[in-house]
Amino acid sequence: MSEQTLSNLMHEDRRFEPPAGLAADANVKEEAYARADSDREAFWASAAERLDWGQKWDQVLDWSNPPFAKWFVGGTINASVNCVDRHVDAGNGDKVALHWIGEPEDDTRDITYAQLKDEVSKAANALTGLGVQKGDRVAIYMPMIPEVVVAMLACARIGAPHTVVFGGFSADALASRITDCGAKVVITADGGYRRGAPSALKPAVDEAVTKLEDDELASKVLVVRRTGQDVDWDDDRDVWWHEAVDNASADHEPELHDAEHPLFVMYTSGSTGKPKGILHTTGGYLTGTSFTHWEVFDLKDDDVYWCTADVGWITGHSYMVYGPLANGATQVMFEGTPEKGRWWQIVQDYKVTLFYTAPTAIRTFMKQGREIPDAYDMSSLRLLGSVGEPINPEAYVWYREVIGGDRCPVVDTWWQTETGQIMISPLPGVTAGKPGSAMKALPGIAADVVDDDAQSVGNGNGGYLVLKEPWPAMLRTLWGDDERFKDTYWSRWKGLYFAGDGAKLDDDGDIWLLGRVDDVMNVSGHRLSTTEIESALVSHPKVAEAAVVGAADETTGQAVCAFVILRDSAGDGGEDIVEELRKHVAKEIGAIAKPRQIMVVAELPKTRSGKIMRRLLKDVAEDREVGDVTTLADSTVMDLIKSKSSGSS
Ligand code: 6R9
Repeated sequence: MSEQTLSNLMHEDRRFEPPAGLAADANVKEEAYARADSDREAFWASAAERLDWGQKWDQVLDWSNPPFAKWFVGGTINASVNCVDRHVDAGNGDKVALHWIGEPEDDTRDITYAQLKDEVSKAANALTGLGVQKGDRVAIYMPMIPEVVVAMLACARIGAPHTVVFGGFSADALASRITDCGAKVVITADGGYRRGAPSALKPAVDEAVTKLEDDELASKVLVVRRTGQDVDWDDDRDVWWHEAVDNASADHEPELHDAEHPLFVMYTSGSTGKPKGILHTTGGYLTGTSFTHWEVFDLKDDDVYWCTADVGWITGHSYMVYGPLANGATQVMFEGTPEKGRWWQIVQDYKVTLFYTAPTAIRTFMKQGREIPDAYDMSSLRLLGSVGEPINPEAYVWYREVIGGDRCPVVDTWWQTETGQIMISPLPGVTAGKPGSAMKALPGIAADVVDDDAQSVGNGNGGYLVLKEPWPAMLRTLWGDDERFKDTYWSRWKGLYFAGDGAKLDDDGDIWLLGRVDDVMNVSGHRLSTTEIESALVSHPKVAEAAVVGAADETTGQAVCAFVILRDSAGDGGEDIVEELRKHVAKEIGAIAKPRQIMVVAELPKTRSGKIMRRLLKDVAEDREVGDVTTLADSTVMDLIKSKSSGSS
C-alpha cells in the first residue's frame, strides 16, 4: 500500500487541540509515554496497583514461552470484588453504577453499587446452587438488561468463565458456541425488546439444546422474565431467575482467583473457518481495561459515561462492564437501538459527559440530518469516543461539531477482541486530534507498521499493523486450540503479533487504519484500500455511508465496486448521481480509484458491531450466490440489496 494514490486523503490539515481545562487536569499526561518506554513492566505494574489484589504478584510478566504470556504471576484477584465490593467498602455504595434505560419509554432502573453487590452475590449463590463450580463454563444469551451485567460478574466471582453470545444470533450459532467451550449452564431471558416489540430469546435456547450432543452441556437454563411472553418449560432443566436468584442469600464470600484464571471466552468470526474462541484471563485483562478506560476517557468521579455497545461485543465487555465498573464509574446502559432522537434525549436527561459509540451509528445520524440532534441540549458532553471501524474524516468532523458542540475532543480508539484493551488512540489531554487518524500507540503499547519482510515502513508509507511487545489484556490463546492461536496471529513474522489490519504512517508518524488486509484491492497493479475510497465517497455532501469491494475484472484484475447510502436530504440523488460520485472519487484520490460500478442502496449488511460484511457485497458484485449470513445483525438486508442489483443490471 505504498502507492502515491494513497497519500491524497491522508493529507489532512485540520487539527483539534485538547481543550485547555482538560489538558491541565488530565489523568494521563505526556510524560507517560517516556515513563512507559523506559520501563514497560513497571508502567503496567503501577496500572495494576489501581486494583485490589489478594496476594501481590511475584513477577509482572512471564514471556519465557512466547506467544503464551502470563501477567502478574503469582498474584490473586477477584474481578467482581474489584467491580463492586471495593466501591461499597470505600463508602461509595450509594453511587449509581447503572442508569438502566429500557426500550419501552419510562421503563428505567437506577442501580447503586451496593445494590449491584447484593445482586451479584445472590446470583453467585444461585449459580453455585445449580451446580456451577470454579472452572465450569457458562453461556449467556441475554438482552441489554441489568441482569446480564449481574450474570457476568457472578460468573467472575465464582471463577466460572462466561461466554456471552449476542442476542441477535441464531440457535445454531448459540449451539456451536456452547459446544466449543463446553458450557454447562445457559443464562437467558424469555425475550427482549427490539425496535419497540418483544422479541423472543428462549425458543432459540430450546432449539440450541436439541442440537447438543452431550447431556452435560446446557444441563440447566436460568431464565430472566423480561417480556412476560409465553415460553415452553422443561421442569428438569429450566429455572426462573426470579425464583433462584431473588431467594438466594446476599452474603457471598468471594474466593481470590489466580491472576491467570480464565475470565471469559468471546467468539469472533474469522474470515474463514469456524469462529475463534478468544480467551481472556483475569488480572491482566482487568488491569488493561480499567487503566485505559480511565486514561482514554479521562474518567473523573462525577462523570456520567455511556458506551452504546451491545454486551455481546468485546466493547461491551471491556468498556461497559469490566473497565468502567472496576473504576467505580456511573454509566448509562440502554436496551434499545439508535432511533431518531432517543439517544440525544438520553444524553440530555442523564447529563452524559463521556460518550463512546461506533462510526456506523455516527453515519446513520449524519444520514438523518443534524436537525434531530440539534433539538437537544447536549452541553453536558465533554469527550467523544469512536470504535469498531476507521472513522472517515467527514464523520469525525460531523461528530465533533454536531454532537460535541465543537468543544469535545474525539478519541478514535483502535483495538480488537483479541487485544482486549484499547491500543491506539489519542490521549484526550495531550494529543491534537487529526480527523481520520487513530494517532499513536498508547503509553506501554508498542505498535508499528511493517512491510512484507517485517521492516518498519517509516513515515509516509503503508503496510501491515503489528504489535511488538506483549500487553496485559492480550488474548492468552484460542479456547482449546493453541496451534490455531499461533498460526493465526504469530506465524507471519517471528515475534510479532499480526492484527490483520493494513495501516499507514503519515508524515508526522501518526497511524491511519486502512481496514482488513483481506479487503485491500489490486486494480491494474495498484493496491487500493477500501477505507480510503469509502472516505472519499463519504466526503461527498450527498453520501451518508459507503462500502467498497474489489470485484474480479477481466481487464484490470479487480475493479472498484461501491455501494452507497445517500443522506436523507439528498432525496434520490438525481439522475446523474452515479457519474457525479465517480468523478468525485477521481478528484479526491485519482482516476485509478474511480469505481467501475456504484449502486445506491438503502441498507448495508453489518455485523452486531456495525462492521460492513464486504464479503457478502463482493458476492453481489461478482454475481454469485450470497454466502453465509448468520453473523449479520439483520439478515434480511441482503435480500433488499440483491433485488436492487438485479433490477439495475
Ligand atoms: C473493538 C473491536 C476488530 C477490528 C480491527 C479493525 C477494526 C476497530 C477501529 C478499527 C479502524 C478503529 N477496528 N476499531 N479500525 N479504526 N478505531 O472492534 O473489536 O470486533 O474484534 O474488531 O475492527 O479492523 O481489527 P472487533
